[in-house]
Amino acid sequence: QEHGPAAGGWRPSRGDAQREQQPEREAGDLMPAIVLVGAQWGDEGKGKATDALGARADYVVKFNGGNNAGHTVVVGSEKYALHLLPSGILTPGVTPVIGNGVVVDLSVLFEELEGLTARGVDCSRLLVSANAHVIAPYHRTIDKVTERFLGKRRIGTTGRGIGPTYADKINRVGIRIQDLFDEGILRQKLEGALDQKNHLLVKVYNRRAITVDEVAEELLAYAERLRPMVRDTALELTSALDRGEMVLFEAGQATLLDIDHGTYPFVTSSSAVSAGACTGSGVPPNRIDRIIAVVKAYTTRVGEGPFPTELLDADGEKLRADGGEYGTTTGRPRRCGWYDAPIARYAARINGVTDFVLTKLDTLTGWERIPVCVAYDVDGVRHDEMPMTQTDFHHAKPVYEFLDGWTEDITGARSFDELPKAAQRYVERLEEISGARISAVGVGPDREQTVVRH
Ligand code: 2SA
Ligand code: GDP
Ligand code: MG
Repeated sequence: QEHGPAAGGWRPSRGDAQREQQPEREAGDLMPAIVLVGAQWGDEGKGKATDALGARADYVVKFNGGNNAGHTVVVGSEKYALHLLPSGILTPGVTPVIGNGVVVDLSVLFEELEGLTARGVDCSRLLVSANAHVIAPYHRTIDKVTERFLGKRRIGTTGRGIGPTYADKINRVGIRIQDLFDEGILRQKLEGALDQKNHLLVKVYNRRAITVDEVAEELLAYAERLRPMVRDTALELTSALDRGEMVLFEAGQATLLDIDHGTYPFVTSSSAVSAGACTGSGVPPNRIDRIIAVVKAYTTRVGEGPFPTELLDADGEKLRADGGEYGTTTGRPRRCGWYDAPIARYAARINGVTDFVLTKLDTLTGWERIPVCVAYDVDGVRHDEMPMTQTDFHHAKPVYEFLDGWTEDITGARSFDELPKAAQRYVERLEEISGARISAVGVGPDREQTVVRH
């Protein structure tokens, strides 16, 4: 089996969503396991990249997070906003998988499935891990009231119950998908979970107590519709790899939002880095062939937390307007700033990135010169790597290098040569300072608007 960047190749899919059959595989094509992660704080355009690569995949697996994710995929005149379902759901012939590392809000799952089905998307292949955890109504309530009580110390969560559900998982009082098929066990587990929750809700947050009956009733209502989708997905995926099929793992959120390697506590509660693809799916590390990180040509972040290159002025507003930087799930305006190479190098190292997909280069069209952060100044000391402590990261001031901008419209470019020289130079310079090669460049939201490099 061949490893490394060449495995799988990079090719956007052809044609329309509803759309033709899977492209024919060419002789000598490999069937690798590819992990796709976000390099920054999310919203790098993972949805579009997964969709493009997914046309060649047999399985697309979501392995972390839940409906806090928001992926926008544009196919011709159709725009799809996905929150819980893997982006691979849009590709005919692909089997989308919700892995064990995901937290599932069942009402959102069925709402999203119904919405896509109504638009003609075939969702019948979806598989859900029996070990995935369930977001219960009390998790959503606790997420929201906790943020409210934290006040100035809030995380800026999406309010979807993600953190409290993972907390219960780690605390061993979580509800798993398989529990919906054993009412006795479900009730027993709910009793345990609600004991603690009701104490908090009633005594601390002054809310009414939640009963086992109401939660059991709500969750059990989904059981029969869910049953045909539920599998031992770890077994299914490893068997697929044994058969030589291609599996694409799609991360939600991103490296700097990872629970271990992100800007804690301003992070999400799951493993969003490449290693999470293994724990979150049950596929072992030695089966992974290629790790792609999606990185935006500038930087954005939603929610609270440090962000060294953030622009709080008219330049930041221009980036937000030009890039349409508003949350896919909550509509929140995203904080915007310049490209940050120390972050890209960190992402390259933590994830073992084989290649980057650089997105939204077109958004930068029209600037006379573009600042790029190459290092940080922390209280007078230069840091070429992410500082060890969060305190230093909060104090980090970007050290900028200035690159020439371009004014030509690049949204029609399909090869690297068609980009203006300054845009080519921008990509090449980013590649030099970011720790891995850039194998594709996004020049617009449509799946066709991609420049493949080498
Ligand atoms: P949570 O809800 O517990 O996961 O929030 C914790 C932190 O993680 C951030 N987070 C995100 N950041 C960017 N994009 C996300 N998804 C949506 C999107 C965002 C939206 O893709 O557009 O629609 O607002 C996402 N999900 C979680 C969050 O801002 C907190 O900082
Ligand atoms: P994800 O969470 O990483 O999947 O990213 P989102 O979908 O939340 O946000 C990325 C946004 O950028 C979406 O609206 C995409 O349609 C859009 N997008 C992706 N790639 C490009 C690109 O190369 N150029 C432009 N202009 N938009 C892009
Ligand atoms: Mg997003």
